[in-house]
Amino acid sequence: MKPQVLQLNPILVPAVNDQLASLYQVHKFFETADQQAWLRQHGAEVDAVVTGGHTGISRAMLEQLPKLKVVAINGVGTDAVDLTYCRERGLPVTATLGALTEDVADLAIGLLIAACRNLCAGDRFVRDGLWEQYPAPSAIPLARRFSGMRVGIVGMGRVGRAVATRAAAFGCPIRYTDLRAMDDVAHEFVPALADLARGSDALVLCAAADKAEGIVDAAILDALGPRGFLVNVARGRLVNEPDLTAALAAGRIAGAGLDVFVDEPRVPEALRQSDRSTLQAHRASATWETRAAMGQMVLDSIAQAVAGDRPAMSLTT
Ligand code: 8YV
Repeated sequence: MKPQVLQLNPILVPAVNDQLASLYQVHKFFETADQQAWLRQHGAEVDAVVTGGHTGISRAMLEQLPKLKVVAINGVGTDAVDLTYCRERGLPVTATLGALTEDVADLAIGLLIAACRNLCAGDRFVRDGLWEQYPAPSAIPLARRFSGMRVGIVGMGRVGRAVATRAAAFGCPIRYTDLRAMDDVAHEFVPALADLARGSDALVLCAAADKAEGIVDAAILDALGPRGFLVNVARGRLVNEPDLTAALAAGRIAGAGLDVFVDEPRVPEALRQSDRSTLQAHRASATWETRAAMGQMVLDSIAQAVAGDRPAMSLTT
């Protein structure tokens, strides 16, 4: 009998699905009508769980999987898994560390340029035939230059550093905040987020959301100011979304580029309607290259765990 894998999210790379299916008995939980009934009946047989960073797995569900040998996160966020509980249980939780860094940083810069150069509004203007209707150059307001913007990075982990590398290539002065200053980072460390916001033209959120919640609120947005831009490629709940919506509506910040939201896939109507927002549907790691690399890491982690070895990417054991 093949080891049993419980898959909580779809995987979009066929070769990864084929590998999973050839090695394991895979149950696609996201297609299961009565999930509680399935868990009651089959929970005791599950050897491995594959889940997304945003989805994670609840402690209540973990408690229904007594034979579990690994939670393989197809992502880097661990905020939706109770790591303390997994540590106590000796259960490996793995993440795809390093696989998605470049793509997430690419999207952060893309969102920032899109927001300050009004790329989406410009696209609609041409697409909807408005250019012909309003050919005067004054029909579109002038945009804001990205090159040379003072960029403040919140969370100087792998993604934050990759954003810094890219922003530096655009001649942007860079400062950052994190829980502590980092010896191996040459950029200036700013302990208080409000100070970083005050001295930045763009604030880019790259922080883990395991503990931080609502750290970007009205006060931080006001410190960023009416010429400032916010980019979030980390987790929606780092931001107080009603405060952000209000700040955008009142022009208290210039714009926002957002890949993540508090209650995905629901995005507040006011954010969807705002001219100042550029939105993506949590797509930062969604390239063939990255998802294939992530899938391989997930496969490796499961293989190591079911063989009785400590998975190399384990964060808890
Ligand atoms: C992934 C993420 O989209 O890595 C994470 O934590 O949230 C995302 O980049 C997701 O995990 C894909 O399943």
